[in-house]
Amino acid sequence: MPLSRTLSMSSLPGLEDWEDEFDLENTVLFEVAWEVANKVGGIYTVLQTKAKVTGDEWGDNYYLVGPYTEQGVRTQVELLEPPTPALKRTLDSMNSKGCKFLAQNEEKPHVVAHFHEWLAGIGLCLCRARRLPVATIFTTHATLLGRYLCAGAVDFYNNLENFNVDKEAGERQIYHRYCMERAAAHCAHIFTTVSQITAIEAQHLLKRKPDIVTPNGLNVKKFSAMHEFQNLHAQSKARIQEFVRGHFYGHLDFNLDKTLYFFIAGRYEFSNKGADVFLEALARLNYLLRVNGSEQTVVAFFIMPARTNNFNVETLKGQAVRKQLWDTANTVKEKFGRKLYESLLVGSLPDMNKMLDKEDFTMMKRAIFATQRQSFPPVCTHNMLDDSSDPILTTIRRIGLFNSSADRVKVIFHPEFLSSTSPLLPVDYEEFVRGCHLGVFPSYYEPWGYTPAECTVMGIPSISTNLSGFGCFMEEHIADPSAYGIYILDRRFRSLDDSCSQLTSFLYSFCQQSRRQRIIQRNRTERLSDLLDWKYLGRYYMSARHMALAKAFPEHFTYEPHEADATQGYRYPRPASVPPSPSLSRHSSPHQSEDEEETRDGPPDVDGERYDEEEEAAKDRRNIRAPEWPR
Ligand code: G6P
Ligand code: 1S3
Repeated sequence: MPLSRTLSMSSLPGLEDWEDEFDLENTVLFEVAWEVANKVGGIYTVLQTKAKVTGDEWGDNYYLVGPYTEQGVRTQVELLEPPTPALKRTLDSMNSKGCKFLAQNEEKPHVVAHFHEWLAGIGLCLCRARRLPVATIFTTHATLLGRYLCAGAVDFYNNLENFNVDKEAGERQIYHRYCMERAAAHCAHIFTTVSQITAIEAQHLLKRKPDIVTPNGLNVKKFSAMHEFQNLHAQSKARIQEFVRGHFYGHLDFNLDKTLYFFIAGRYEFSNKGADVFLEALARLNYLLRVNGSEQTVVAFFIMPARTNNFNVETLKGQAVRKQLWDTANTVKEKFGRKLYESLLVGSLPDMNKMLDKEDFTMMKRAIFATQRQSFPPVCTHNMLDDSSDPILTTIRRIGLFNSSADRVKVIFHPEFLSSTSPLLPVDYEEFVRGCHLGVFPSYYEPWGYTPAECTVMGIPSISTNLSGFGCFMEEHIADPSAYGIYILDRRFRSLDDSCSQLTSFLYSFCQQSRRQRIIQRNRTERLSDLLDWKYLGRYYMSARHMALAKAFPEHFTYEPHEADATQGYRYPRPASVPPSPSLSRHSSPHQSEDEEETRDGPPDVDGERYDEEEEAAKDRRNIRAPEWPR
């Protein structure tokens, strides 16, 4: 039963483009991880979003194995009877004797067991120690030691080959965990990791070179109308604006129509995720916007969970004041409307001086009085348990970004993941991302990095780095990433200070774009979605499984190395027209405002040429077919 599948398309191929030449009927796949139906971090997203394409390929022969958590079972699992007698017998036997593996039965299927991360890796080691007839795969999504070393003050990437790994793991008191991780990597038939950069790290720290890189994908939502995601941006931005109106009550001296929303989100690893660099760049951006008299304001959100004691009073009060103003305006509007209606009913135009009475004015004055405050709008939305030592707050105190009126950059630290039921900012994460203008993820340690990938599929530009798996992947596959709103910060070959300067210049250039340029850029960003779809990236996992089967059962399966090679050499071309760079672009008239740009009839000029989005998208689609995948 050969495992070879041939690639049948010259353009970006989906899984359906692989000609299936073998039968999976008697082959079973188990995927084992601590994050199956158990949301902890990125691995959950990998498994949850990949389930569809893997299920399509393996059908009933695909099993995900994870920890039993009451909440996970109640909210994410549909309880079923075991679909085959063999499985039922095995599960019964497991129940009666305790947890034993399920590989021996009269039908003898070929089993592939794919383990994610060191926690599940122990199962892999036991499979091999007990010589079970199972093809094993181990995927590491980060290395334990890499994460620990990077979080300290270590020049990690320039010293990869020099670390005394046992000593370093011992000193950090993770030696036992490190040994499990290293053992799983070495015991596996096939060892994989999520990016090239983590492959190099694994080679040095775990002492095994991964056999194949399996990048992370997403389920890409396709809208029937091309501009639907732009409408969603406008709707979600309106929700964020409402929050900002409340948060900055009494200090709303900036134009919300000229306000940009930047954000960083993720696990709270201050320097690994680049929150340190982002803050420093924001301080420099604030200076640049001020000295250049820019009309733009930037609100930068930090969405990173920390230990808190719920929302703080000042933040809740902001939303209450906003609501009160809204209610007051509505009450007055209703009275005004009724008087107007009555006047029209009797055939006369109303006397405008009598439309509002004293009571109305008193009510409005009282509402305005409530918007007066003595302090600046708060930087943090919650009461922090470690307020004095928290790294974000400590840095903000040092760089002085306190949300004063003079500041063009405002900062909001929301130390809790977002939820649509929040009394403060009632949006879920997806809605929030859609409403922002730019995701900023200047990570130092980031094996893959789902946050910029999520931005991309929603058509939101992002900044990542050449030390993140995502950034390197995009650099490899796109000829001109920044033209598509994918900015890749150099954190590999520059000093920290130079990286901050580069980030500042990215942010400042972004602020100089007109609304029209941002719209064009979002269109381009969204066009990259296919590159990140599991429909395409799922085949790296397929290759890993084929390799494992061929290694474990060489008498039954053969692996064609071209499967893995077929992933190389693809590059997304430059956009058909010149990128909407603020420094290169000319407005069609010297003093054209954003409003004019948006309301004029025809499409705008970009770089002096008439710009047509549909035409550019069509040209790009034609170009995308150009690169040939090796056959
Ligand atoms: C989308 C909407 C437009 C809106 C624009 C705002 O493109 O379709 O109606 O004007 O977003 O863009 P901005 O970058 O200013 O938030
Ligand atoms: C890891 O989660 P993290 O945020 O601790 O796994 C993710 C999924 O593969 C990956 O995207 C991320 O870079 C890793 O760091």
